[in-house]
Amino acid sequence: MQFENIIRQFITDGEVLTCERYGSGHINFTYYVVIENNGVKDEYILQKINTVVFKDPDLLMNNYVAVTSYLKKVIIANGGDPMRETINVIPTLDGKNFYRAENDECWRLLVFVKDNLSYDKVETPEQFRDCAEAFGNFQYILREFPAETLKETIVNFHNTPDRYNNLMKAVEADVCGRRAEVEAEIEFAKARKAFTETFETAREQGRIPLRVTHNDTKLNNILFDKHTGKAMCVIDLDTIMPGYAMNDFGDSIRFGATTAAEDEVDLSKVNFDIKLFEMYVEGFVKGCNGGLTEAEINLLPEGAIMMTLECGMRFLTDYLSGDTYFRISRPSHNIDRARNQFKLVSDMEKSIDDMRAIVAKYSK
Ligand code: ADP
Ligand code: GN1
Ligand code: MG
Repeated sequence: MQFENIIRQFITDGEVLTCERYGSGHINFTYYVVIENNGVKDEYILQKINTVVFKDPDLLMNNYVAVTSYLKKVIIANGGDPMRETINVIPTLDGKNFYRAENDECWRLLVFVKDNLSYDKVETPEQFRDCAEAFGNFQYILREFPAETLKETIVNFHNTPDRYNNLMKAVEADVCGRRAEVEAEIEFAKARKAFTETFETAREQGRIPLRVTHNDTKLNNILFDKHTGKAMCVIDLDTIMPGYAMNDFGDSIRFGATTAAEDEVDLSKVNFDIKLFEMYVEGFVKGCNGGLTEAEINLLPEGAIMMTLECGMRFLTDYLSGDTYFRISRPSHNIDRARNQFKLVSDMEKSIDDMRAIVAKYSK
């Protein structure tokens, strides 16, 4: 069986029945594993950590285990199921939280969250509200987690001005000779340079706090319960770091409050969905349980635009740099994604007054 040797670094008993590619994440290499032991079949997720993206897997996995152990205690105290409501990391036989192979590949084994449903696109407004409440609540639960013990797994991950500078460097370097075909997208980003500084400036002026945030709040980074349909488990914990509440909000809006997939090429199909925006505001503010300041709530519309613009700039940077970061399945994948995100940014900018009016309804 594929990766049998790797699996045996974690589990010696039983027969590996299945080990196959799984999910639609852009970063890690994820496999679904089934092991049968004495007639009982157990399911796992085996992941090869993307060490181009996460340069320090020890640091990453220390964060990961610290956060999941903390969440586990909270879930147990609330009478929940710690095997389904958070990720459980299985240690290697010698007690490490991941396995570093001789070729330096880094692998982790996770308990598979049983009977889950995962979505790449919002199916009903209620589902999106539920997802919002879960991500908001995730942030609320982590409010007392000692933030100073968390290391940055990707430095400047959601530092949007830094992302802008990286884009400009990629434009200058133009290593693939792709610059000429994306001048319009480069100009689009340049016109928004001042906007990218909104949160960093607010933070420097003490107007918004840093919190422990998830930083990758895509709909497919939450698992729903097959039986109840409810949001159940926040996953993809690689980027939990200090960050801004508005960015966790905004990244979900970027991915979910749209009429098309993130890589839809026909831009006439890509429209911002204000109804879904409202559902998400309602759920997120509720999930945060009164924990958001007025300044944070007022900046939620900017969070949506910020994360969409930032992600578009990141896709464009990767396209110019030769597609070394995000997984692609066609040569134009990253530029298609960038154009898609910039279309959404334009839509959101046109709807900013409506977004503000909606947010005001939920402001304290
Ligand atoms: P990536 O960083 O590549 O997005 P994720 O950690 O999000 O990696 O995993 C990719 C996909 O694998 C998820 O979107 C989800 O569908 C599935 N997955 C990850 N962990 C689990 C788990 N513990 N149980 C069930 N499914 C999981
Ligand atoms: C990546 O890992 P995944 O697929 O859940 C990326 C996010 C982007 C997203 C765009 C660590 O998320 O920041 O917003 O793709 N994760 C990392 O779809 O860079
Ligand atoms: Mg993911």
